[in-house]
Amino acid sequence: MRRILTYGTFDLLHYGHIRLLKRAKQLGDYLVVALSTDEFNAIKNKKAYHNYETRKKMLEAIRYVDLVIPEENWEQKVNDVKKYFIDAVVMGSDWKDSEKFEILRPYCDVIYLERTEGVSTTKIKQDLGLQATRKNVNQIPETKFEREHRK
Ligand code: C2G
Repeated sequence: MRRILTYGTFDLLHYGHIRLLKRAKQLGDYLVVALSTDEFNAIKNKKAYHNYETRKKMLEAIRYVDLVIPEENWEQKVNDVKKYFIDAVVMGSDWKDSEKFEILRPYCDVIYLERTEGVSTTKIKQDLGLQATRKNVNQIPETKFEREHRK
């Protein structure tokens, strides 16, 4: 049984995450996802919309995911590979050649998969924020001046 491991925050789960998990699972038989805890996200300077428990439940509902474990620090990866008998660590290409993953090569394969363009948690937040702003602007009643000077 070929065992795969990947890491991430997986907040506001989107199609880029799903595609990564699907392709990672296709590289083996068993997929472990090390999910960043809320405390570790603070270290990564990320503030997830959903807390760890919610993000964990969402990942566990995905057919490609076999086990979700906590990612609590940068240093745990070698231990994770040993503890879960991992054959390959798989990450999106934004991590390509990162020392954080290259150090795992003596213990397992390290594979980077093309990142899905056009979608990201940050973009979702920005787009939703923009829509909300536009919506709010439309709801602000016109002033008397604007009414009298409407083009
Ligand atoms: N991803 C992707 N395509 C996107 C967005 C994300 O393939 N459009 C991939 C990322 O490359 C990563 C995984 O989905 O492999 C999870 O993405 P994030 O939740 O943003 O993970 P990140 O914050 O990069 O955390 O120790 C490693 C870190 O925990 C990785």
